[in-house]
Amino acid sequence: MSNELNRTKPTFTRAIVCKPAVNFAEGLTTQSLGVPSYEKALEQHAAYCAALRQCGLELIELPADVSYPDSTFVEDTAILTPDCAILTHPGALSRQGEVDRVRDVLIHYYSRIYAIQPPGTLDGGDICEAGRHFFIGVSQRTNEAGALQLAEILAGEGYTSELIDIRRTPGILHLKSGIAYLGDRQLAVIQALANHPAFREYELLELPLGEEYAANCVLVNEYVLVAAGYPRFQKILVEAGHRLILLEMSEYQKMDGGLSCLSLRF
Ligand code: CIR
Repeated sequence: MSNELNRTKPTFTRAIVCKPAVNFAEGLTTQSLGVPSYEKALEQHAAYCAALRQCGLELIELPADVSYPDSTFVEDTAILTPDCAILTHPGALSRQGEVDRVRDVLIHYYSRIYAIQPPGTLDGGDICEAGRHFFIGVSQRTNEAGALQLAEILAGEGYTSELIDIRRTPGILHLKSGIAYLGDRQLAVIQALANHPAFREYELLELPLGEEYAANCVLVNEYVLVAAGYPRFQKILVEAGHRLILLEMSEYQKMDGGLSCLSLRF
């Protein structure tokens, strides 16, 4: 595949994205930030797609799917490594059918495709790839059975992994709502997770209090995509030498979504 194995920063050439459906506001959310505007969500999605193209990616665009109001959050349906794809079994019943369409795309790009089997559940948002190592969040969506299945699949492919239990970490739906790998052993991390022993060997960029939403930033080749409106974290990223693309995410935030959720990069 396109990622280079011997670099700690992955190189991506493609991404799968899916436009929000007209009933996007009927998706799941734990936020009380109001009802998202569909028009604005479409605009923000278009800007997101343009940013991925600016990073050099070719986009594979799935049409909006009203059967699954959360289907714009494609990241939750698969884990993509340089060597293989792993289809998830999402923790929310209403989202389990989203996987089929993504599998139909991935079969054209991957010769080895695994799948998480029930009773295991797993959402892609809980999986943080850090070079050859994976952090696997155990959350309200990803259960231990799903996490252990993924760890075994990854071990068989030569990757290491460890489980991070976030069930008692307030305010985050998925592990990647609270951490992001920024290459070269650097992690963005919310303060509630900063002392976790799993992150001891990493350089941590801590999210300023009140700016936790921006933790879900995404390294895509030479750029870091970051939510607009978080100036203190933006400064931390710039001082760490990152080139940023700022993106408005207000409508997705209302639906518990972040930047990483809107694409599957490979
Ligand atoms: C959900 O609750 O499943 C969607 N409304 C949001 C999913 C966000 N996905 C992610 O963080 N990877």
